[in-house]
Amino acid sequence: MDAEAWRNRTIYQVLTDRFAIPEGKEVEPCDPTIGIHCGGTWRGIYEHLDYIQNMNFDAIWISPIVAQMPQWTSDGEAYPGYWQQSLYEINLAFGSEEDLVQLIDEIHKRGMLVMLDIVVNHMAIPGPPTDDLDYSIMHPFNKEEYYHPYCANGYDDEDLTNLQNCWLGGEGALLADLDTESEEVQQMLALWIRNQIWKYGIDGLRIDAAMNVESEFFPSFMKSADIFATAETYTEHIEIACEYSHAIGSVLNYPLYFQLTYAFEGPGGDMQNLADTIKSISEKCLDPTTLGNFAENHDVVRFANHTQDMAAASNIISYIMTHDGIPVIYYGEEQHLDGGTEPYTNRAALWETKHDQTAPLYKLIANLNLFRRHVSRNHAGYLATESTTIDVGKGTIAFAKGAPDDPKVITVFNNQGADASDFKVELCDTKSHGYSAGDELFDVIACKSNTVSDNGCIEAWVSDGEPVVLFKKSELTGSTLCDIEGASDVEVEPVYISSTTWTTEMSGQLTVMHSATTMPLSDAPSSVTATATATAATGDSTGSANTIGTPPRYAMFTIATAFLIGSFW
Ligand SMILES: [Ca+2]
Repeated sequence: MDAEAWRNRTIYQVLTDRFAIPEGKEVEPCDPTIGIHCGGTWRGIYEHLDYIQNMNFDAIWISPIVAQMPQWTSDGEAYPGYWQQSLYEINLAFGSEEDLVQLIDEIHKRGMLVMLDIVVNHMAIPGPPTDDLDYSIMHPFNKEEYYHPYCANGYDDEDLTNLQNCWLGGEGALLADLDTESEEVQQMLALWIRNQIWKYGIDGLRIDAAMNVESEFFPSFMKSADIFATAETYTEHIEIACEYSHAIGSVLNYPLYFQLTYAFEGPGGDMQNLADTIKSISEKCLDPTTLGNFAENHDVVRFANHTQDMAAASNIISYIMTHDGIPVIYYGEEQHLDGGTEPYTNRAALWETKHDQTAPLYKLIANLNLFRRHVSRNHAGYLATESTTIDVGKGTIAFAKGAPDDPKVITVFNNQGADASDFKVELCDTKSHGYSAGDELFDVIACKSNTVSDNGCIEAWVSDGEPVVLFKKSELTGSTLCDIEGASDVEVEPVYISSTTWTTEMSGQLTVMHSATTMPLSDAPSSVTATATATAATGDSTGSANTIGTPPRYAMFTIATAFLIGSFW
C-alpha cells in the first residue's frame, strides 16, 4: 500500500490498552493518572470494530504489538506500547498471537487497512542509569555496542546531537537509544520490519520518535519496509518536520497541529497565521496531501482541554476531515473527551463512554467521512489537489478544494463559538470558488441549500458557530448525506490479501516467513485473484519458488482470508 492508496483513507487511532475490553473480562475502573494497564486488548478492538466502521473510517492505527518491558517502574507500566524489549515476541498484555491475527484478518475483511505503530529509536530497560545495565534482556539488540552511550533527556529540538543520540524516558524506564548509524543495527531493523509486515499483513506504518533518529536512516529502512509510513516529528519547526517527510514519505503534521489549535481554541485565534503555516508547509514538505493531520493524539492535550465549546470542536474536526492530508482521529475525540498530559488523562478508557454511537461529534465524523469518500469516488483528483485559501477574515478562514476542472468543495471555518450570533462570510471571487450566479450548493453540516447570488457571491451563513461545508447539490445524489434523494451507501474499497511463504536468514538461522500482504483488488493481477480462488477451493497454500512449507496456523489464516475476500469481491 503506497501513499496514493493511503491518501484515500481516513485513520482512527486506537490506544490498544484504553479502547475496549473484551466481553467477559473483569477490570478495575481505569485511572489514567497512575500510568498502569487498564485492560484493553486486541480482542476488545475486534469486538468493537463496528464502532469504528460505523464512523466510516477505513483504516485503523493500533499501538505497537511487540513485547514490552514487563515490570512496573517509577515511570509506570508500558501500557502505551513504546517500551519495547523483545522485537520478535508479541505483547501478551494485549492478547495472544491468535487474537492479533484474528483482529487484522477481520479489519481486512471489512475492507479497512491496518497501520502499525513501530519504534526504531530505542529499546526499554529498567533504570536507574548505571554503568552495569543488563543489555542482554533486550532482543535482538542484546549488547551495549548496539546503543549510543547514555545521556539523559534527548528532547531538545534545538540541539540535533542531543535529540538524536541521547536517551528518552525517565529514570525508571530508560529508553536505550539505538545506534542507528551502525550498519549492523540498520540491517537488523530492516530484517525485523520486513518480518512484521509480511508476517501480519501490515498495510502502513506509524514511526514513533522519528525525529530522534537521523533522517539519513530512513530512505533505506523505507525501502525494506516497502509500504507507506507516516512518522512522529513532534516539533513546531516546519523545516525539521518537512525534512522527515522527504526521508520517510509522510509525517504527522505537528507544525499544522500547533497552529490549528491556536487558531480554533477561541475567538482570538489568528487565522492569518494558520493560512501562512499551510502555505509554508505546502512549499517545504514532500506532499501536503499525504501528511497525517490531527487535532489530538496520546502525547498532546485533547482539544476539549483547551475549550469545551462544541462549535470549536466541530470546526477543528471538520478542518481535519476536509483539508489536504490524511485525517487522523484519536480515539475518544468523537466523544469530546477532555484529558490533558500532566498526568496523561488524555488516555482515559473509552469504555467509560459506553462507545456511544449517538454522540454529536461521532455523527459529525461519520458524515464527513462519507462526504470525503463520496467526493473522492466521483472526482479522482479531489484528494490529490491542494486546497486554495480563498478568504481570511477576523476569526474565519475559507478554502476551495478540487481538481482544476472539477466542482470545488467550499469550506468556511470559524472560531467564534457556539454562542455567537449568526453571521455570513461572503465569497465573491468567482475565479477562486469556481461557481456562477444561480448555482445550487448544499451545506452538508447544516443540511441546507445555498444558491449562489446574482453577483456570483457565495454567502456562507454561519449559525451557532458551526463550520460550513458546501458542495454542488447535484453532486451529492447517492451520498446518503442529509437524506438527499437517491440514497445509497458508498462501499469501502475491497482489499485482496495474497498469501505466500518464503525463507530468510535471521540471526544466523534459516527461518520460514509467512506472508499476508494486502493490496487493492484493482491492483491485483487477474492471475493473483484466480490463484486466491483456487487456493480456497483446494486448500493448498500458494507460494513462491522458495516455499519450504507453511505452518498450519498461518496457512489457515491466509487461505481463509483469501476465500473471504474473494467472496466479498
Ligand atoms: Ca536516537
